[in-house]
Amino acid sequence: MGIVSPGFRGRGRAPGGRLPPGQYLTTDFPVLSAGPTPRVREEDWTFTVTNEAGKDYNWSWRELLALPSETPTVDIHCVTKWSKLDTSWQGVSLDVLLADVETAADYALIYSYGGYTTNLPLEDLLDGQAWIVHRFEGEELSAEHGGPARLLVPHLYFWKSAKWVRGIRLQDEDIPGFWETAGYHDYGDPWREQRYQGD
Ligand SMILES: Nc1nc2c(c(=O)[nH]1)N[C@H]1C(S)=C(S)[C@@H](COP(=O)(O)O)O[C@H]1N2
Ligand SMILES: [Mo]
Repeated sequence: MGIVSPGFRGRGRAPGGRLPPGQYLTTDFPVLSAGPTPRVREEDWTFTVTNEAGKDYNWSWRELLALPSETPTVDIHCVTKWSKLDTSWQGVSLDVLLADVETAADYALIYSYGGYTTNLPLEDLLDGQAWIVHRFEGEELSAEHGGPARLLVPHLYFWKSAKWVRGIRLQDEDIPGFWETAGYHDYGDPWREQRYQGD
């Protein structure tokens, strides 16, 4: 080695070690959807959190927008190996949405308009790690990318960031979602390259 400086070894190497193993950088924003794009009007949109006792907590679109929002700028990593740095979003932290939800559950199952689901530990939604976002790069989130609103949980592979999010079920058991049932990893940490079950 020696003549190649550490920052420029290999294809699409990110500055400051920001590219997880096996990933390459892209500047465009691919659309990855397992089915047709649901069209949900804002006036029809609701978001529901259901706790392990079956109690529902609901937000309308207007109620969501009335909550304090944040503007995270984060790197995102798709299991199909593209990563995109410094994406900027606006939305409501799950810390805000879950603040008054009574729960001792360990797991969350996210579900979407259109039927998509994905699972993760509840703790991965908390402490500034996840948002319900409705704007991307200063614009309304397009339907292809999950508008009116999607989950953003950038520290896990991007399949966990459910588009067209509709609600979250909090539960004591870990129930695999759409891709997890199809053989993708239950947790999906890009830094540990947890792509498939058994990784
Ligand atoms: N509802 C829903 N959410 C989804 C998906 C999907 O098919 N349906 N695909 C997932 C996958 S595999 C990825 S990589 C990202 C892609 O988001 P994008 O299309 O905005 O790039 O959305 C995730 N969220
Ligand atoms: Mo993906």
